[in-house]
Order: sequence, then C-alpha cells, then structure tokens
Amino acid sequence: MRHSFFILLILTVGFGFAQNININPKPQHVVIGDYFDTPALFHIQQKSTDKATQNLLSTYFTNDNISNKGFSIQIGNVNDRFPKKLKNKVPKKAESYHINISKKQISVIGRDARGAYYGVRTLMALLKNETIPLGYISDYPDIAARGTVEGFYGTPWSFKHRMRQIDFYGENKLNTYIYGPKDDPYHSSPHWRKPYPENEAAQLKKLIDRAALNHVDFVWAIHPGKDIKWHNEDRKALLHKFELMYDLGVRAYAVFFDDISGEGTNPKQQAELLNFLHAEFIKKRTDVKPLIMCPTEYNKGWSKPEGGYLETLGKELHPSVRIMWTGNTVVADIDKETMNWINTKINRNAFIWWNFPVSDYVRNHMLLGPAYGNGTDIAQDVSGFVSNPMEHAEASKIAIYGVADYTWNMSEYQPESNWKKALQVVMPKSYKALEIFATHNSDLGPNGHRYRRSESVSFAPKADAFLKDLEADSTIENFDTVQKEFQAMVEASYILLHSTDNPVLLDEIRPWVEQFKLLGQSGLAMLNMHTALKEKDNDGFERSYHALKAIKVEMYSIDRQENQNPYQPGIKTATLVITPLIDKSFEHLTQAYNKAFGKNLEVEANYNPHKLFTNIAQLKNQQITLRDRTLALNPPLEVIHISPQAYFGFELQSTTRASKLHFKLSPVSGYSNLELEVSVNGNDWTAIKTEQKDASLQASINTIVKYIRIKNTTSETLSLKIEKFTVKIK
Ligand code: LTM
Repeated sequence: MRHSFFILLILTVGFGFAQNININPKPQHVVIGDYFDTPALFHIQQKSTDKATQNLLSTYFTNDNISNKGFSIQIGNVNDRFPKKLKNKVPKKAESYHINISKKQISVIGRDARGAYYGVRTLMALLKNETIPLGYISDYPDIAARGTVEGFYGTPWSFKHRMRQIDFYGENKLNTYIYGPKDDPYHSSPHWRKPYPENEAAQLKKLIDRAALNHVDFVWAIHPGKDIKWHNEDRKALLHKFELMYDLGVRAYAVFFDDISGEGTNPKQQAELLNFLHAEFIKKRTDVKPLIMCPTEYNKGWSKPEGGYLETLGKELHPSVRIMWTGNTVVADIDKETMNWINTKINRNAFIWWNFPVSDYVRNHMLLGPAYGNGTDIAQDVSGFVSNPMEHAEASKIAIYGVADYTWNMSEYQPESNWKKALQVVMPKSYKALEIFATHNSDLGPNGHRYRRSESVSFAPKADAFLKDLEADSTIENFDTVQKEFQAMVEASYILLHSTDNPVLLDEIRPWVEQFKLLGQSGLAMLNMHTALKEKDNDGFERSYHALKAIKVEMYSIDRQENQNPYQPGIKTATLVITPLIDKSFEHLTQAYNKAFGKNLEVEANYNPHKLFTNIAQLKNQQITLRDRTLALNPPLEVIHISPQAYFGFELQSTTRASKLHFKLSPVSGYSNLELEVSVNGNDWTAIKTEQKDASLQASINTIVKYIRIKNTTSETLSLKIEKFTVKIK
C-alpha cells in the first residue's frame, strides 16, 4: 500500500482522474481513494460471462498470471450470486456495470452481458497500470446506439481496415457499426437484389463474427431506392437478401433511401416496405434488432413541409423503426433545437447520422481535428448517434475516439483533451509529431456544404500579427515564433514519415505529410527572403525566392500525382492559416523586392478567377476547379433538384475562347430536358448543339464566351445527379 490513509474521492470525471485512471470513454461515476500495487497473480471467477467477455479476459489472463492463490476477481452480471449491496449499485440502465475494488477482491457486475463486457474493458484499462485504486466505478452509456456508419462515397474500407475498426469500437465501448458504403454494388444498385459473391460473403461473415466478439452490432444496410419498383417481386427480393445476410450472421438491419430521386422517394411506399420487413422478418425472429431507416429527406434543409414526407414516416412507420437524421443540413452539428424539430415530426427520437469526419466532398483534405460542435444536452433526445467517417479508416479513428467519449458521457466530454489522447492512441510513440500535423490539417476548405472546422488554432493569431507587421514594413515581433512553427512542421513530417508505430495510418496520410513537409520548407524559404531583403542581400533573396518556387513545383507535382479521384483530386494541407500566410508573405516580399531593386520577379497568384454561375440554391456553394485549362464543377454527391428555367454553369473572368464541353448526369434520360447555352454579356444567349456519346454529352463551343450554362427548359423540376461538367478554356 502506497499511502497510510484512505480517503475516498468522488471524482466527477470532468476534473480529471486521480493518477493513472485513463479510460476512454470517461466513466460516469468514479469513487476512488488509495492505490495499491497491481497484483501479479489473479484468481478469476467467471460467473455467467459470454463468449466475448471470455475472449477478452483470455487476452490478459493467461497461464502465466493465473493461480488459485492469486488476487480474486469475480465477473458476472446482476443475475449471478453477488452480495446484494453490490448488485444494487449497478445502474439500472442497459449496458451498465459496477466495479468494486477492495483490498481483497475486485467484483465486476454487469447489468447485462454487454455491461459485464464493458466492465471488463474498464478493469483491463486499470490493470495496465502499476497501481490500481480502491473504490468503485459505476458506469453506463448516455446513448443507446453509438458508433459509425460506413456510409460515404468513394473506396469502401478494406477488410483489414474494417477488422481494425471493429476492434477499436470494442476497446472504446462503441456498440454499432452500420455497413453502408455507397460504392458497394451489393449494398446499393445495381446488385442489391443479388447475393454477395462467395469471397465477399466469407469476409462479411468474418467481420460479423469479429463484431460479436467486440459486442458491436454489425448493422447491414441496403440502399435499394435508386431502382426499386414498388411491387411484390422487389419486396420479396429484399426479404430474400435479408435472409441471405441472416445466414451470414447479420442480426441488425438498416434500409437507406438517401440520395435518390424518382419512384423510390415515395414515403408511403417506403413506410409500407419497412413495415413489411418488420412484420415478415424482424418480428418473426427473437434475435434481430429493430430496423433503422435513412429517409430521403434526411435533413431539415431538404424537407419540404408541403410534401409531408417526414410526417408520413412518423405516422406510418412501425414505432420500433429508428429514423436517421443528419441535422439542419446535410453536414451539420446537432443541438437541442435540431432534435426538438425532427422528433416532433417523426414521433420518435431520431437516430443521428453525423457527417463528420467524412471527407467524400472534400477528398483532397485530411480531417484530423477533434470531434466537436454537438450539444451536450441531447442525450435524452436521440435513439442513436453514429459518425460517418473518411474513406481513410485509420485516420478517422482520431474523431471516432471522440465520438465514443461524447456518446457515452456527453456532459463531461472535452473535445480538446480527448483529441490529444486519441493522437496518443493511434500513434503511441510519434504522437507529438502527429499533433503538429493534425493541428494544421483539420479544416475542409470552402465546400458545397459550407461545413468548416477550426485549424491551426493557437498559431492563427501569430500568423495574423506576422502579416500585419510585414505589410506595415515594421519589425516582425514574432519572426522567431513563426520560424519555429515552420521548423516544427518540417521536423514533425520527417518523424512521421519514418515512424514505425502505426504503418497503417502512415500509409493513409503519407502524401499529405510529404506535402506538409514541403509547405514547412517553403515557409522557411519565405522567412529567408524576408531576412535577405532586410539585409539587402540580393543573391540571398533570389536564391530563397527560386527555392520557394521550386518547392511549389514539387508540391504541385504531388497534387497532380497523388489521390487522383474525379471529385477533388490532389493533396491539400494546412489550407486555412499556414498556406495563406506563406502565399501572402511571398507575394508581399517579391513585390517589395521588385520595387526596391527595380526587378521584375514574377508574383504568382495561384488562384482561379472564374466563378460558378447558377441560380440553384443547392449548388450555390459548390466549388469549381481549374486544372490544365479545364474548368470543372466539383461533382456534387447528392441529387440536385433543378426547377424550370433554373441553370448552372460558369462565369469566366473575361470573354475567353471555350472549346470542348463534357457533361455527364444520371439518369441519362435527363439530357433531353436540358439545353446548353453560351453568352458574352449574360443577357443574350445562344444555344449550342450537343452530341450524346455513350452516357455523356459533348459539345464543341469554339467561340468567345463569358457565360456557359446548362438550363432546364421544361416546365417541370428535374431531379438529377451531376456526374461531370467540364469545359476547356484558352
Ligand atoms: O448523409 C447522408 C445520409 N448521405 C450522404 C452520405 O453518403 C455522404 O457521405 C454525405 C457526405 O457527403 N452526404 C450525404 O448526403
């Protein structure tokens, strides 16, 4: 025993744990006092533990540390024989547990099997330390269903990544993994009616088994709405697919109707189908969880009050069906008001689909910041909370670690300190370098959803002050601070690139780290330009100027070679604070040098002067990209509703010769309702002939224009997906 006195401390988890209690998610009630040395030998008495708990125990307790004479640990649930006064302390909530630690014995009592499993998870976290505390921990989750929805567009996670994810969920008491990758053709169209090919089915089975061992509900989702017909045949096809998945071990299901148009969006039919599945499949089995559905109008911005879509679901859907919701917009943080609005409409507590840290609409960015922004008073208003992550599974763990903590113990959730712990969990040795990298890689840049995250938070005021001094030609007070930051960026990058503690993570972030290293080096070159200018060292100035430009060329080449997806290709890093700081300073210094010495060094403005031209609210914030003289609308992932006379296109900076135009949308039947027009003044328009080749439209504009647009010439609203829209300009 370390101390002679024994004081029980009631630790509200918010003000930190005594000594070495470091558990994610933070337990609800911790009452601990003195510490004693962690025993070396244990006598384990398992009462009615399940397979998952037994498996977990076997990872720690082996022949090497088990003995009849060892320290006694009893594990079971409230139906087992434990002293009544201990059992009474187990919170009366699903998945709760109570751990009592005395000098003689540790008792772990779960309210149910999952509670006992979570109790053992906490016990094992305690046993990692050299000392353990006397006292007790009483714990339970705030939200019933907690976890992730693999629901993004892009490359679905690999089998290996999914296995790692599921283990991570078990470790962090997340109990839900919804399998719904948009680009799995057997989850969505065209193959949702078909069974998985043999090898994919075998992998799914392994995942399902792994999920069971981690007490994670593997929820298999289907996305049939793109081409479903509301007839008996398709109903049966769905039921059959559910049965096939049941045979693979699935015991929880979801049906998604997001991002579709046409017939599939009918709420009455959707509710009828779900009720049919409930009656014919769920109710007939005792081991299957209630259904989850994602509606077509899954956010407030898209819900049309006149249509009564949500009210229909609220009224017609069986009360056990949980309805997903992304918030006030597609990508949004959730607060009390959000919940009040939707819950009233759907007559139940919504199941939150939080679109963070998903990056399928900003694929050139890596989102490594903390999970923050959601209300800490909504625990009673949600039936579930899942995060939609990035296609970079391992990197997403940083945010998911936060989601685990937030959904378990909401009122105590501290995003920043949780984030720091997460960095240590994913990179136990190189976490300090990772922190420097992640600090500057968290914002999404301008995007169609207008969702932004803070970035470079503590450095931002220093960058501002630096620029102010520079532009005022005064002494730069925090030159050294800025230099240190750039140096830290370069050094952290080297450390990460040569780190060995998480090769899986490094694999995902490598191109961004390479880019970050170059950016840091360009910052140092910029500072050298400043020093040389001050010292009237022209050779020095020009050397650093050319070095910086050469670094930019390298960065450009990474941007053109890595991550070449058709949506937001390339690699962007530190775009909110560091990149603008370097670009603006470079420009200012070059101009100052040219002026002082009568030179004519080029001041490169890396910027796209053209604009999106549209009157469609949904597209208003969509980004456009200029690459190799091709102007492209970054294809939106959602269905776009184009009302009569509505249009979208480009406004060029000035009249310019435009040549080839490519346009692809789905369904292709939409082409006949749209017209391509060009104009030099925005008032007088000329229609341009288009030609359909395979599934896309092409046109040769070959004239001087300022405006190019695609217009709905019909009297009906068109609901279409824009897959590609590019035009070549001079
Ligand atoms: O959010 C939902 C319900 N559906 C899609 C997701 O598949 C996608 O990942 C996110 C982010 O782009 N947006 C959606 O609309």
